[in-house]
Amino acid sequence: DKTPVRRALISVSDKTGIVDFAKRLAGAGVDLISTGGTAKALREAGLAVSDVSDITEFPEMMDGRIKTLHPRVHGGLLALRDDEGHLKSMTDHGIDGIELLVVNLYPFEETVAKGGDFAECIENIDIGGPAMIRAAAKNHRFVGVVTDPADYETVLGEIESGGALKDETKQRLAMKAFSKTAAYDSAISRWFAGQLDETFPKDFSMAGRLDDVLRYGENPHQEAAFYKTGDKRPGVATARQVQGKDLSYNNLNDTDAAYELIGEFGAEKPAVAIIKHANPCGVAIGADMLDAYLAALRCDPVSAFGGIVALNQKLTGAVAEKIIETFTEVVIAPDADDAAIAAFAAKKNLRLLIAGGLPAPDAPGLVVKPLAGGFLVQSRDSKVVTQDELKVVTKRAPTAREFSDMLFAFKVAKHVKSNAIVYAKDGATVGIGAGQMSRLDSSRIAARKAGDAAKASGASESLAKGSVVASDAFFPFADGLLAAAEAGATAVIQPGGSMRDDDVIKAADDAGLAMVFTGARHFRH
Ligand code: 93A
Repeated sequence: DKTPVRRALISVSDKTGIVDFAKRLAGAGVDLISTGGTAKALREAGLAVSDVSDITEFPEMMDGRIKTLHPRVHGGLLALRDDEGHLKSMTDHGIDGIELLVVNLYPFEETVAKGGDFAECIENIDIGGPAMIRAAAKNHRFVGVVTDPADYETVLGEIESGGALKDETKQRLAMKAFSKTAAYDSAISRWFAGQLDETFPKDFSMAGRLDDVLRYGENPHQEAAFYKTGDKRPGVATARQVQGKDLSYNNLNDTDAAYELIGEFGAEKPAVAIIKHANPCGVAIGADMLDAYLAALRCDPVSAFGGIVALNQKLTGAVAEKIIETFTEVVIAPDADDAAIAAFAAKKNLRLLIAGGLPAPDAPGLVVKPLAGGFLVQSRDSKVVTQDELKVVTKRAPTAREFSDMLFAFKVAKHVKSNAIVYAKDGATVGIGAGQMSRLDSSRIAARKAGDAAKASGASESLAKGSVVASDAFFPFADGLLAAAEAGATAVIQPGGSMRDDDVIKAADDAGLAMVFTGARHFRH
């Protein structure tokens, strides 16, 4: 539509650049209408402006809550200029057309950011502005809606060179306008949810902002991008990359798995996790970081090739030197010293990420999973099982060492794809079975890996001898448990809750095992 821009309504909170813009509009013969503060600013600059209150014949009232909410404004924005009924309504009710709307909204997010109290934030919820923006955007065939100063120049250019805006310009402005109001309302709902301590599921209105387009997705024929939610907790989204190529989709996914896992151990004692395909292939706590790394590596040195290493304390030169002996894709740690950075410098492909801190395992958050036609959203698995929650169900109670290894193994199992079975001994995993459809298969794989690791390290018996075993969910039958006993485990940690718990407990007693129930499950599919 070639309707020339005759009248413009300007109502802006942020008045930057508005005088120059309005001057050029006036220069192109456009009549200006404004709300109180904007009209004042324009008049002070010597421009002729009509007040909205003169057009509506209502004063601005209720502390400005009512300024533009009136049929003389909304009719002027919404009327279809090629509809006789609409045109008649305009004549009947003294409504004059508005062809250009220039609005920026009450600074809601800025008010929240500067720590405004509840009432102040509420007062900064703009009602009239979004209503006008949406009206103008809906009627974009006839109305241009400017919500971003970056568009001032284009709009002026078109008006100055012919009076009307191009259809494609009006459409693009309308699209932008709706994304502005959508973002505005989602910021309000997010803030409100926070006030009520209700992060779920409203929090999801904040789906995230595009941060980075990745080279490709899980496979080279898939497209991919990284969206960040703005959550500032230490992790893959906020870490600083010190060196190395760009992170790929799989690197980001695996590094996240690694760092979320290492967060389970806090910063107290040095801990290392080595991750492959989002599953840990070795995790250990050590007397020092080198100790922890070597113990983690020993669990499955074959899988560690091309893996991701996460540390819970500052990376030092000595550990960095050791890490580069095995081909490693990414190393992530809260910090790294100069010697470590220097040690990695020669390895151009190795990425080093410094996260500045550790993620809290019990932090709230959301987890999203795609499925055909939508996505599932759930709160993060922030359950951390503590020793006082454990219920001993066997005749034999675990020893202090078994207790400590069981808690360690259960933390690791939380980060292993289900069905998860984790053997651990002396603060290190010795066999991990992941992602099998049957728990018995995961048990067998974990036991076999403990045997393989023993061979690789020259040990005379399976590393599972004298270990504890953790299961992410209950053993439905005694068989998986007996496979663990056969492999050499002496104690078992599992959620419990199977119909056949009694059979499983009896089998444990018969095999001389100590067993505890956590009452909490850690499925991860
Ligand atoms: O309080 S409101 O929601 N009620 C309204 O009717 C209304 N109309 C425009 N806020 C309203 N506005 C907003 O006022 C605009 O979105 C703009 O942010 C602001 C401009 O006011 P002033 O020109 O008085 O500075």
